[in-house]
Amino acid sequence: MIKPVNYLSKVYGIKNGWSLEVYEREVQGYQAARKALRMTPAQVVDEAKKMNIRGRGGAGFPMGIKWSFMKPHPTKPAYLVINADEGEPGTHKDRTLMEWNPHAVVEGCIIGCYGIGAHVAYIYVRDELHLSKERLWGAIKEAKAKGYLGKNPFGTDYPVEVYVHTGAGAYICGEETSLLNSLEGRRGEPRLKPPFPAQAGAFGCPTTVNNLETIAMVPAALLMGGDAYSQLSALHHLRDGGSRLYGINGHVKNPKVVELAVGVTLRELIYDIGGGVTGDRPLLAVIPGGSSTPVLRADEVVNAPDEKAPLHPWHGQSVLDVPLGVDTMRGLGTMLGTCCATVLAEGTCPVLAMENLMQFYRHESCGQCTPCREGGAWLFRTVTKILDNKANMQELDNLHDIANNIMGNTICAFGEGTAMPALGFLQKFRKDFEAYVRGERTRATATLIPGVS
Ligand code: L3W
Ligand code: SF4
Repeated sequence: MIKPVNYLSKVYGIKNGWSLEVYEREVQGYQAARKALRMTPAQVVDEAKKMNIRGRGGAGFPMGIKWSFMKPHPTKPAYLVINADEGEPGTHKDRTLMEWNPHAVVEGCIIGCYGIGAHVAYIYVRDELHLSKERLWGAIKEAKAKGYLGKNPFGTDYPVEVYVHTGAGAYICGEETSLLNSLEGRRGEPRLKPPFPAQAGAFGCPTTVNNLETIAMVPAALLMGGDAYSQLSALHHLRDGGSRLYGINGHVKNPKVVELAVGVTLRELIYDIGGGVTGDRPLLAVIPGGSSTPVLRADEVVNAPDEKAPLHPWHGQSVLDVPLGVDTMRGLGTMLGTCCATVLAEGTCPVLAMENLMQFYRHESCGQCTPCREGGAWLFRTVTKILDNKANMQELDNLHDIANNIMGNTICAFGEGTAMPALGFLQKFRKDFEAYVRGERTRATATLIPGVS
């Protein structure tokens, strides 16, 4: 069910919507930070747990639980780090947020810092997002000038500083430990976990890493009250609460980012929000939440294994009619990821789509792990061979083995982020791959944009 909300997006499109003046006037800006600083940090964390905000960066980890992992250290400071290294293909929700509502990010940082016992927040922004950086810098300056940030925010004795740190264009720096290395001035390579950042994060200190949308949502949710905010969601019973930014892109008439209560279906997102498939073509498939999430075919139906499974209510229905949530998408063998769906219209070549993705992952692997570095390159080379009608059936079968050998054998989730979409295309579009091997189709007639030659 589509339930439009505008906690984050109310200031979008308003003249100077990104300014402190508009933020305070339109959405009770900084009232939540005032409220938080009158609570105890433990109360803030408890309220955060009730919000049931599942991390908006890809993994969907419960934000409040992540905050509760932070334990005071006798000698080391704690840090809050915000992941704004938005680089997932098809995802641009955090950029709109930084450009239009940077004060929600800054206010979220004040609340988050206080809750976890940190006095410093770093916002790690993808360097190419020039306007985003400008808007964040501007918001920090305005908040400092008003006394909301700095030594005595709102007259309290709980100092908070927020800094913007820029990345250098590496997709892997969106992985939290790689981001931390980059923040420290090291090479942007993922670290082994454990230790998790909550134990040893930035500069070896206890650290919470939250996605930008996750932290920006906190002020409005705190003002409303954690329970009330969580119950906005149709998936509240699955502890997937509140609202979120949904993106729709690819072959749709109106690609956009919209703020909705959690629980909209893919069908609603594509047809009601996105205006339907470009050229009114039939829908072939959807990549639900960024390129790392396995593709769903439009003709798939839900096959819930038993009555206790969370997908039981949708058993026998189209996957397009399942509410988009962290656990509901896992139940379909894919992931909600960044919640920005990419639509593929009938006529799109899935083999070409896989080649396109594998080229990206081959390029972005940091190279530390052999299965990811070599496997990713091998996947790309083999699918290229298939498209060029130079591969045999054995090589097609090898693709499954290569992908399966990446799974679970790497330092970070990037390896799975490469293997899972590859396996998705291979399993769901086997006949298309076979057609190239048999020479029934050629690259010359394959397209990623049907209807455009
Ligand atoms: C303490 C434990 N902390 C888990 C924390 C962990 C992390 C979070 C989720 O990301 C996805 C993938 C990529 N004690 C903990 C614990 N944590 N157990 O919870 O952890 P995990 O392992 O489920 O996922 P992950 O490896 O962090 C994998 C996507 O995230 N990704 C995200 C990029 C995000 C951006 C962005 O926000 N701008 O770029 C990158 O790899 O696609 O789906 O915080 O520490 N026992
Ligand atoms: Fe680097 Fe890939 Fe290993 Fe992640 S899985 S650490 S990106 S080589």
